[in-house]
Amino acid sequence: MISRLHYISQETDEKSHLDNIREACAAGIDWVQLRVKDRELDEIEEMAFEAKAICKKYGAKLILNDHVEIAKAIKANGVHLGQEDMDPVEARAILGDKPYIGGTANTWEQVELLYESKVVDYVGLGPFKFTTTKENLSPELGIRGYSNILNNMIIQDIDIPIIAIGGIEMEDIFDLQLTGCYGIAVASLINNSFDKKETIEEIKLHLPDGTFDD
Ligand code: TZP
Ligand code: MG
Repeated sequence: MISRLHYISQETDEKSHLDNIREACAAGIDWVQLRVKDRELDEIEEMAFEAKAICKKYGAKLILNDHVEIAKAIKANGVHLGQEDMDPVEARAILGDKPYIGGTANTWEQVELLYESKVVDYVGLGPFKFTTTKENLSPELGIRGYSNILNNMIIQDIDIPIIAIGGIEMEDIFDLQLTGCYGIAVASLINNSFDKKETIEEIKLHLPDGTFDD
């Protein structure tokens, strides 16, 4: 069951990835993506191992960004792969059937390719807006970009959950789900929130009930 709200970990001024993950889980998050860009592999593996234990305690799924071998080693629930990361087909061969594989797309063509690979469970489509959370950002899609891509998907009968990502704020969520996005992925909206529980509850109110039949 793919969650409609994906939480992306971040280090903030006072809190580590793991502190923020713990707080997000305690506040109601059930889908965590550990996204660490500035550490050595052995440190990422240690963090992923601890993140898995935190998520397990709260009944949340842990998806690891970028690192397929580490995801396998720590028995993560899945891996999220960008356009520059391992090919999802190769990742599927390493991980087996069960773990989720998510892929990043910025264009209709990339969505189509991920879908056609037949091994990707959801597509992280973005960025919606400018954000400082990610470096080397692809062009912003805006609501119009999502509408165009989601319409193409209907016309071409492409049925895969689209998770919108990038600079999403509370007031964007309703419009994004109207374009046909299945859900959203957020980092700063939750990590910078004063009251994470309240923020997460409010986000969920803007998203539809029910989940993609997987
Ligand atoms: N990929 C595209 S934008 C982004 C990622 C990982 C960052 C999302 O973080 P925020 O703080 O919700 O903009
Ligand atoms: Mg990546």
